[in-house]
Amino acid sequence: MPPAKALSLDDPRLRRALASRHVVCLTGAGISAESGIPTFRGAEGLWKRFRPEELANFEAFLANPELVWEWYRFRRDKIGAALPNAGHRALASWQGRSEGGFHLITQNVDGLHQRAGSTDVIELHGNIWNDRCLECGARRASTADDAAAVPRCACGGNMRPDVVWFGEWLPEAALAKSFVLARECEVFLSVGTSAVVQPAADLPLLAKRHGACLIEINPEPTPISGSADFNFFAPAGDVLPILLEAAA
Ligand code: BJW
Ligand code: ZN
Repeated sequence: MPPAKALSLDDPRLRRALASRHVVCLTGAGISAESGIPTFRGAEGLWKRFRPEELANFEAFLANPELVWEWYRFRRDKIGAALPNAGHRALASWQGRSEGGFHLITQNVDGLHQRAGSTDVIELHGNIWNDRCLECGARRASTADDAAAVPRCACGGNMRPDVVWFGEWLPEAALAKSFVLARECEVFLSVGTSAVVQPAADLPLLAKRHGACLIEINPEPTPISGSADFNFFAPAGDVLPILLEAAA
């Protein structure tokens, strides 16, 4: 078991932090695990069965677009059948009552935050429900036509999932806004991320360097655990509703 640091909600420092008006939350695959969507890394992670270098980079797509599309269709099916969980809902409620003082940044491409009611979600790694044309750059929401082995654009070009693969730049505006929010917030929540994929993994530490209280929620320790002011080594769906209550 990872060492517990300060888990009591009675801690006045935690109470004070939760009452803050400028809260930023970064989520990763772990928040959707309780909706039945596999994470990437870890014992049950997708990378145990699928090799990222074969699936999550542009060269892999060029070499075998059919295989990559098959993988994304498999994931779309899983995500489409999933429902937002208590963790997603708690974050949506937190934002709903925060009068603009709560911002959500996600590495997830599954759209479950939006389905739970979160708005203005900053998506750092794109969205699995969108396609982008390799030839003309046109974007479109996925359609039933995506059942084709490799979906085609109106211009005839191959479509790819509009997500960010290894070695690709993150959406510039989303990343720039995330850095500003991390520098300016009073509390930074890092939820369900292994905190190993850059540049997203820098955000919690950037916030901390600029004076924010860093709260991490993850059943397992991560490279940023030692920098956190408060660690909750438990599932997000258990912890977030409790923090939401305490923040009221
Ligand atoms: C729970 C839970 C529960 C379980 N409750 N928690 C060296 C230094 C710096 C950077 C690099 C470097 N070498 C290479 C790089 C760059 C690279 C990188 O960071 N690589 C590292 C892996 C080393 N980064 C990039 O390439 C990025 N681009 C970039 O840097 O551009 C500049 C550049 C340009 C040209 C050349 C080089 C650089 C792009 C990264 C794109 C990541 N894409 C993916 C796929 C998205 C599409 C898709 O979904 O298919 O994004 S990879 C995958 O990892 C996905 C995720 O968003 C991302 C992060 O994963 P996440 O969310 O943290 O999930 P897991 O599975 O890792 O962790 C889940 C956690 O949940 C675990 O900790 C569990 O314990 C926990 N958990 N149940 C709470 N109930
Ligand atoms: Zn096109």
